[in-house]
Amino acid sequence: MSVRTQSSEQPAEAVHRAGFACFVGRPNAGKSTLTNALVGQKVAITSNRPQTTRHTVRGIVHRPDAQLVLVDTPGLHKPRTLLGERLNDVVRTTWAEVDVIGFCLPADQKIGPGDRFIAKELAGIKKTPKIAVVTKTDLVDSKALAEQLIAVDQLGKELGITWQEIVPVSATAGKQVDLLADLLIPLMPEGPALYPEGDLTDEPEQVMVAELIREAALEGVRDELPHSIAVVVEEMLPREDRPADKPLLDIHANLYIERSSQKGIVIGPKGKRLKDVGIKSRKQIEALLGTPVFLDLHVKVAKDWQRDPKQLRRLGF
Ligand SMILES: Nc1nc2c(ncn2[C@@H]2O[C@H](COP(=O)(O)OP(=O)(O)OP(=O)(O)O)[C@@H](O)[C@H]2O)c(=O)[nH]1
Ligand SMILES: [Mg+2]
Repeated sequence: MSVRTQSSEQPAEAVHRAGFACFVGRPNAGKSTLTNALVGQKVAITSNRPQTTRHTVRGIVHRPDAQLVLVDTPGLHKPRTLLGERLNDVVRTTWAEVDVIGFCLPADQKIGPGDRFIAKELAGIKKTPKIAVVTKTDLVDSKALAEQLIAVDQLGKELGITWQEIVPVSATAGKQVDLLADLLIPLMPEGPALYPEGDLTDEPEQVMVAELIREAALEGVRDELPHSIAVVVEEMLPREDRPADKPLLDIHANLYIERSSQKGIVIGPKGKRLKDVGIKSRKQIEALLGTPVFLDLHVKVAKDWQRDPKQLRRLGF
């Protein structure tokens, strides 16, 4: 087996490469955190709640000799709702289109049924090269890591998957993240850049803003609530009558939940939780857009939206 543990200099190539790599793995495996670490900026929201990512997010890594487009996908899981089915469809469509698949498995958890379920599907995709990425290596000691690397190697052998590489990384500690990019790039086809220089994502601003609000709202809520939250930015407009050196962007957003009984939890006593979510996300939005923001955030009920095709469409799924 070939396990990469240190940086290896790639020979200078005259060709330019550009292509797509996607990260798959079960919910919470660390796909979005890894995407952000590779891009060097937050393009995808993350949380310790499963199914944080709900659509494909493209993050772009620029190198002099290559452009690597990372497609972060929702965690693949056993669907319980129509939303869950849609998310899985998104993942399967994506891996049919990319040049390489990075299968993410957390170092701190034994390979389980959820991982096997995905691995079996990957085994069926013969034409696309696959790299196994063992994530969150900062959480384990070297012995546990070695065992996990062996387990991943064996999983491949058992299911007939050839891992091009097995790469241990820590996205939060920044360990081996650049190495992973070095290993992905040679698997990209030759070709010119796909995105303008400097673009780090193709996410529309309005979507990124909604995601930052959802990320703040996910913090501290438990049980089913994370799944019930959806955020839609209705309007983003520069405030009129502001002096040029003191602009203000008005953002109107709705935070949807599924049942009126969830309202109290999201809003909190005397509105404190919602206020905190507003303050926290506003700071992030201001950093993203580089302008002061007035965030007008309302909580609304979209009854059982996760199971309702009409509502799903309205919420952008
Ligand atoms: N210690 C440590 N924690 C990590 C690392 N990478 C991710 N995490 C944490 O793991 C949790 C899940 O990370 P995400 O990146 O949101 O996971 P994901 O695979 O995108 O999850 P879904 O979008 O729900 O499928 C978050 O709390 C992260 O902070 C890492 O390298 N080390
Ligand atoms: Mg994610």
